[in-house]
Amino acid sequence: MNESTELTASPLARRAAITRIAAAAAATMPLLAMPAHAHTDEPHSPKAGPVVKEQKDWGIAGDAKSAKRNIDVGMADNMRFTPARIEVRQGETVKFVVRNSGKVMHEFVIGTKAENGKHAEMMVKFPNMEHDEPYMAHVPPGKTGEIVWTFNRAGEFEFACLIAGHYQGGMVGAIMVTPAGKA
Ligand SMILES: [Cu+2]
Repeated sequence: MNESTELTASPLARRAAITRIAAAAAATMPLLAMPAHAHTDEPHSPKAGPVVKEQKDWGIAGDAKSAKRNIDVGMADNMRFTPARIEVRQGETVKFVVRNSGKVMHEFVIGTKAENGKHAEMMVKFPNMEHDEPYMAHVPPGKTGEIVWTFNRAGEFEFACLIAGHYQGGMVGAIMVTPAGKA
């Protein structure tokens, strides 16, 4: 069968030809065809509840075991985060450890400037609105919260406290995600 007959052949014949090509390729590359960790004693990653990892413009929920870096962030009643600017590399999974040293509740919410701004407005209108997403931590006074997040998209993002009045009071910081491949 030459190339032109392949192209004009019925879909079924074409699929059969593709299957033959794939089988031939697999036979010549047995090592690549086998998953690297197929026979280790490592257990399969446990499915811990229905955590939906939804791709957001600012990244996706990460696995704690993939986090190579912890970033400590302080939150205080003067409506400030410390530090107020964080730099990460695209592809990096970060564990944020956010500590509330104040006497009132604070939040750490990662998002785009547009998303956080919109959300902050809603919180002023409906202060008792509750949410829980993998990109937010609600931290009571004196407590510590954690978020593991994978920054798989480059760009300039924000972390903010969206409790009514806090965002408006300046409780916001910047997250700069450097594109992968750039020094
Ligand atoms: Cu706050």
